[in-house]
Amino acid sequence: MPAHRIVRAWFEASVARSEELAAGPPEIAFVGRSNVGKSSLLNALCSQATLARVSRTPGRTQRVNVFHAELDDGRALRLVDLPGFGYAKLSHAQRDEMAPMVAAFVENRFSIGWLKAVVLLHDLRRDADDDAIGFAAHIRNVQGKVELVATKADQVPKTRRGAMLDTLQKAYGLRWPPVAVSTHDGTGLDDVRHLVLRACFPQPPKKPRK
Ligand SMILES: Nc1nc2c(ncn2[C@@H]2O[C@H](COP(=O)(O)OP(=O)(O)OP(=O)(O)O)[C@@H](O)[C@H]2O)c(=O)[nH]1
Ligand SMILES: [Mg+2]
Repeated sequence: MPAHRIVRAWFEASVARSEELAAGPPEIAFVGRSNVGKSSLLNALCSQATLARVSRTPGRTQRVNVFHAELDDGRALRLVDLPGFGYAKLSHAQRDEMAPMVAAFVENRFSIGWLKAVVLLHDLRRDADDDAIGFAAHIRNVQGKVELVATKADQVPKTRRGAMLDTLQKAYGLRWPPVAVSTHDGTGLDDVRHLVLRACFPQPPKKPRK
């Protein structure tokens, strides 16, 4: 079944800390290394090429940018574009600040109940790295939900994708292989829509039939 789509989205706020962001609809956060494709994926989900800034310069997104989005059935959610951790072309001082800032933001939003899941992005062409694995483990430790998504799938031939996804599944200790997406050719976008909707609007468990 095709997922509900985001039909409207707009920039809501740019903040440095969770405390600066008031309560609102259910939130999904996009995290991962600098340049992995966070802003691009957010734009693709909202069908707006220029909503979140996409850049060739790693480390462009240095604050937490928050977007309000509405589905075709009127339900609202928030998409949160977090600064990339890792390879940013930032000073060492700035870089050292980034990962703890992202972790603190995410932890706080989970603890107050607004954040429903973190979409952790991983470039399908790259080996799993300790920063991202550590981040995923940390989020799970604080009872947060992590969904791994492998980006830039268009850069990997279809015949090789399965094996690479299996490798990531093992490295991150997942029950299923991650979803592979490409914002260039649309691969996997519907799967990401489904996982975002499942996290934001969980279905109540069905009552057993008598
Ligand atoms: N081939 C390919 N390139 C992509 C894809 N998604 C994003 N890119 C490119 O990757 C680069 C970084 O994309 P962004 O969306 O800015 O990445 P980001 O994770 O938001 O980066 P920071 O904000 O710096 O952390 C840009 O040059 C994008 O065009 C994709 O699906 N396929
Ligand atoms: Mg970005």
